[in-house]
Amino acid sequence: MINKKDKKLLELVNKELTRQQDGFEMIASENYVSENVLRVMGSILTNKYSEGYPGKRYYGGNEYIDEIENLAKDYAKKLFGVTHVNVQPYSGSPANQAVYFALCKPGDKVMGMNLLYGGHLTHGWKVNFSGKYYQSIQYTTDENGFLDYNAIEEMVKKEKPKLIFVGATAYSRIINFEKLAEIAHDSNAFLVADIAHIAGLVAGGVHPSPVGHADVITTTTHKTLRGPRGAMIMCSGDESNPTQKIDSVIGWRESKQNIPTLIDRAVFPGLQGGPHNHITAGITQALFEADTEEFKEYAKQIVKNASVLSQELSNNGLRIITGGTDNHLILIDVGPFNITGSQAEKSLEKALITVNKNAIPFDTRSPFDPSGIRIGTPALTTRGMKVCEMTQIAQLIVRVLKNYNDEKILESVKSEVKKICKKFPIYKKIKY
Ligand code: DSN
Repeated sequence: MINKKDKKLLELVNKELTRQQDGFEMIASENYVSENVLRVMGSILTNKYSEGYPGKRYYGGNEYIDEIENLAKDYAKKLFGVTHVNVQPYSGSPANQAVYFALCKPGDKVMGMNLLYGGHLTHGWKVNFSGKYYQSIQYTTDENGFLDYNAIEEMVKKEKPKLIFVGATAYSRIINFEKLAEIAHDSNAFLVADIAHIAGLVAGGVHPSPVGHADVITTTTHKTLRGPRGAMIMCSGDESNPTQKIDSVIGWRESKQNIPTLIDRAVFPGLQGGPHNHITAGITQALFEADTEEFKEYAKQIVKNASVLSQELSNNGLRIITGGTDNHLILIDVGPFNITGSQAEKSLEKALITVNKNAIPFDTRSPFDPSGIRIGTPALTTRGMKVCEMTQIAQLIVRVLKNYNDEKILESVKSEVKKICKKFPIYKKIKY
């Protein structure tokens, strides 16, 4: 075997490690996985091909891979209280693609939240496959940035979509899955809850679960759930009844197969080849970690931290969309400081505070330089930061945004950030 290290590559990986260690990671969809998750992801499991599902593979030698995949599925079933799980989707977008592929025909009418109001590309955005291969209609928020359940209901009744995606990438409030399921099922539509952002909060009991309401639930595993980059598709309901939802609730479907079977077939062989077994192992470890009291505390702290941060930023003159947050993220209009989302993102990055520019509801600016930024607390909370640090961080963010052109001030904030980060190391034993 070749046993030579690429020094250039390792230098870059170590630089990224330092960047992650030294700064505030405040992108709402990012997190730090545990060393145990990292270990199994970097394991020999990457060597194995295993197209198919446990017990039904197209390659030999899958005795242990089967057990690992079944373990992941069992952990997910227990953690989320679902009856069926597919842990093979490579990431969130392919997972959502599999759901469309399973439940819709090309050209069917589908509905989702508009990307510019907090939705996701795969929820029917025009340049995405979901907006190109399906007839997509999009709902927005009300003028204050809240989901408008009455408007959604009206749209569903009028347009009769076959599938409705709910879930968001930049929505800071509780999502009422029960209400949305009523709306969808009254019109014979499938309800798909994409809980990628809030999966860890659902698992930790600080956000209501879509289980028992949504027909299908998709999630990435790397956001608040704190696992590797991957995804899962879950279903609840009685699997022994093959036509449960499809015939009794969603009468339009001709197929006699049940939803879990349709989903599994859509993932493989419909869209993917061999599962990434090292990632499945990382997901297994993350689910194991999520089923603990410690994780419940972590989920609670994420929300508490976001709430304090939001309050402090608002006290300092920033406009928080919806006026606050119920979850892990805050959507901020930086307009009151006479800067754009891009200027805010860039200046914060110089001070080692990583966030992303983001459109705000009814934004008058372009998505490439919108009026807002999105920030989140999952990664900082993983480091052990609490309310006291959130207050300091709010002050530092405000200082940067008010002086975004002043390199000296940005430098001084950068050293403050580094100082705080030193007290909260992420990986003690890792160096590449
Ligand atoms: N890229 C993710 C996010 O940042 O929310 C969504 O896929």
